[in-house]
Amino acid sequence: MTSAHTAVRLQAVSAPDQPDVTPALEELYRGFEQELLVPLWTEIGDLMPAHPRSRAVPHLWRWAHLVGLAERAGELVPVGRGGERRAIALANPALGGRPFATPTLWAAIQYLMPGEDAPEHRHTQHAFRFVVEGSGVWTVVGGDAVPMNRGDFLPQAGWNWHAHHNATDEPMAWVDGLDIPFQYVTETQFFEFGRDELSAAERTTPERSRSERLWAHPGLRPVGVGEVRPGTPLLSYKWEHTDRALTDQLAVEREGFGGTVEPGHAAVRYTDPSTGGDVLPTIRAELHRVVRGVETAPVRETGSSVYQVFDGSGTVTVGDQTWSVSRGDLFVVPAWQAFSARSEAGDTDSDSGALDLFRFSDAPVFEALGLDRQETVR
Ligand code: GTQ
Ligand code: FE2
Repeated sequence: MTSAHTAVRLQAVSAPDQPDVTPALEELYRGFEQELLVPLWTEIGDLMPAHPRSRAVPHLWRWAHLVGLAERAGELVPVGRGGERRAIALANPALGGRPFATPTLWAAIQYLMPGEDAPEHRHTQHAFRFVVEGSGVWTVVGGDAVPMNRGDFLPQAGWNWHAHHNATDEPMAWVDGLDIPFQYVTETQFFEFGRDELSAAERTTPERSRSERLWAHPGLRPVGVGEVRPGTPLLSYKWEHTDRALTDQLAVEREGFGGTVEPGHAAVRYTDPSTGGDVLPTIRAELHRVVRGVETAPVRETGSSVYQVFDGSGTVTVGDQTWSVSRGDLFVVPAWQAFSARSEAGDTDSDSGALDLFRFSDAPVFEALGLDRQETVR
């Protein structure tokens, strides 16, 4: 595939910060066009703004609508070699109809019918799965079958072979997050097909994966396991651990010892047990719990995030948009737009009585480059 070349088009405009429009200036600009040159003075406002002005816009997708369409896709669209996955991506309305939730992040609902397998492949894109409802699919990463259940977070660093296998007689939907748009603009992608069929051993359905048996013991590193590649070696962060961490964090705060982000707002970050850093080189993931009646302080940050409501209900504000949200709803927070959440009683029954928000972002990229900034608005 080749892309069409675009000619340089320069419009001389009269503006206080622009040179006087004269025939000589017009001629200079035609000269620039011919040589494919663009001067800074016509572009500076767009290229070097005072602060990030994201092209992406805040947007909300309702879980019920996504699931309805995914079910329909389950009836009409087979899963197999070539298409690879029955994954349907969120397309930010300001990003040209491309399947990009934000300029760097892909978010999709994926759907597997009873007994179906999504074929093995690998790619440089870093990925994770997050399960808001259902069970029955095992994701097989490097031959290790990892169960997926409600609340589980399953990161999978780039270049690992992976396939998915629905071992039950129920369909299952979950959310995928990847750095597809980031690798698209940076042109770093590689991809390979794997085997068409999984072995019988890989189609077993153990309760705990090999990776969990090695790596899911708090603060304990398996000594015999040497160097691990970038990205967490732990392939599943089970809900029971996340939930208990949040419950305990709020209890410590109630006892007067802090530990939370702010009063009534607990949060945990999923980390790589071999480094303590983010689970993936390009993606950060967190679970936030906002106690009923609490409103979080509005914060804006460089980089973009996608949130999914895991439990509870409330209202969220992103920039100048406010939505009522409940279980499964997904929304986007573009760069440098303020975000806050308020937990309220709604028609969804929450296990914890709070608003639980799963969040993923591109923060590790910007931290690595010294481009991370954050501020509380107010
Ligand atoms: O499950 O392997 O949503 O490769 C996009 C690309 C899921 C996957 C997506 C993928 C996958
Ligand atoms: Fe994949």
